[in-house]
Amino acid sequence: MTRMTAGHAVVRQLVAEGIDTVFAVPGYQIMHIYDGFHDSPEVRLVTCRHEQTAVFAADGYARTTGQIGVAMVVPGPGAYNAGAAMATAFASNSPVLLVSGQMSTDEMGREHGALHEINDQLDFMSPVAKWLRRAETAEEVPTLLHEAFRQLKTGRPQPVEVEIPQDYLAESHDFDLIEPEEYTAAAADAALVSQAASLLAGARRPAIVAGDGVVRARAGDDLERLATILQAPVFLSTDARGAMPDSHPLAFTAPHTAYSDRDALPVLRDADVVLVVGGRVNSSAAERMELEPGQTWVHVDVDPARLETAYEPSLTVQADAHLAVSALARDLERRELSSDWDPGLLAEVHDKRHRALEKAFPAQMGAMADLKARLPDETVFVAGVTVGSRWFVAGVGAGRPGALLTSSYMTTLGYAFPTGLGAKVGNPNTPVISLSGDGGFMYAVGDLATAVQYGINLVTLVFNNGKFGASQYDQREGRFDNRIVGTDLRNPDLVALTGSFGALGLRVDRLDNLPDVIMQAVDAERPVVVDVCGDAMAELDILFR
Ligand SMILES: Cc1ncc(C[n+]2csc(CCOP(=O)(O)OP(=O)(O)O)c2C)c(N)n1
Ligand SMILES: [Mg+2]
Repeated sequence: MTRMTAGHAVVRQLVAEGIDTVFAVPGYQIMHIYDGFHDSPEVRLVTCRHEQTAVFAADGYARTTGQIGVAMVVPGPGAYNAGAAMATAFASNSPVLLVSGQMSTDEMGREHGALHEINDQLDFMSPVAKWLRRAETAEEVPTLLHEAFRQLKTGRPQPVEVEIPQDYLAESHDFDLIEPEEYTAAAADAALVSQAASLLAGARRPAIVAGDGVVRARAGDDLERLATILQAPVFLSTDARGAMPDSHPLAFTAPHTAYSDRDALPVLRDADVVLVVGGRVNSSAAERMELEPGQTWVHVDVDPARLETAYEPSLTVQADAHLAVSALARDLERRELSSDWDPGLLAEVHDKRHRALEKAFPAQMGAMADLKARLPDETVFVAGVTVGSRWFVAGVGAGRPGALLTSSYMTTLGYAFPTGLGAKVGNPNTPVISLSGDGGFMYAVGDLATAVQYGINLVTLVFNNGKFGASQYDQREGRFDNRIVGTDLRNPDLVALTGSFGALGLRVDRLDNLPDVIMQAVDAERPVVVDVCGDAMAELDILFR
């Protein structure tokens, strides 16, 4: 037992839970927690310039390290600023802990304009948090945080929020810290595994659809083993890319996102039994697929809610993806199997889209191939909501599970740079490349100062086409008959702007120079912003499918 303020107890309990990095923006109600950092120099405190950045960074950190990402904000405007990033972590199934300050308990609910007063803040946050609670006493701070970690470590990983009133944070008590716990993952019911295995063993054309749950559960190797036993094609959602290498003859990209491989769709349609693991089939715009009426679907997910909202599968198995897939592989190893996919057909479809893109866009795909060969496999890409991301997703892909991040169905403009910031904090020796549009990049440009201040040496490519391109494309070629209004952007000089922060600004205006400039940026050991403009941008400013 140690006497300290509840603010210090927050930091000590985080340390007890194994946390060594916190992204935060300070302010009156959380200064007792900040004071706790003074006595805990082992925690790397990254003070950001915006709460949205702090939460995006915690998300990027979480998704690329497998650890829990922690962010800290003041209530009211701080918590609201954090909102879009919480929504993104929620959609992306990322384990982020948001600690928010709160007004003093004597001010709460009186609506007399206390500092940062927003009544019912928990109500605002609840749609984007898996679990959330306000501290009801100062003494319960360690228990409350420990429960938050239990929520983060069990079931589907999604963000949680804890709010602590500032008068509690200032109170001193004799605190007992709580030891961290590891929780056993949800095992698959043996009878259900056996039923699922029977369905798959009897299939003539079994297929697997894998979502981000496979990455979160680190089930990539099991997935590859299962696919090999079944000789089944695996359709990986964008967030699951890398769970099996793209070069694996059974690895296909799922035919349903903005980055879709439409050529793979007939293969999926042709399957008679489809196993969905750790993903959404029609409950998310980013992972929507059309199901054929005659198919048998088996859905495995750790979250019963995701199983219920999916569709009507023949069989559902609530279990951790790693445990379920490895149990299925063990079972199927011993069975007679009926799989008889035409390997020639699979081989043809495997490369069809890639070959078509190479033929249609030799310069662009050539640059991507060059980059793929030169960048280490572990390179992390954060694919922002920009035309530029499409080329990297199609041409470079993910070298390993979790190395290609998206904002999932939230499609959050502005998330790529700050998410990359957190990914780089968690992976200082790995190249982290965020892909931003000129519109998206400016959302968090202030946090270039954070990158410089803390030596966070990520690379940010800015696809500088002088417009909110996707919206303008809608006006020009989509629904509005070329009535362009309000979608042009006048940007600052990005190289000069970057230089003024003390970071390195590079410019590339020829596509054939892009790989060299990116390699120069990766090797610079400084935060780098690359202004992709001129002819290079013109050649990439194509919305291909
Ligand atoms: C938070 C948020 N606001 C608005 C949008 C709508 N939106 C989607 S793409 C886009 C334009 C993106 O422009 P830019 O970042 O320059 O990328 P480009 O399309 O030009 O490559 C907008 C405004 C969004 N997805 N998210
Ligand atoms: Mg743009």
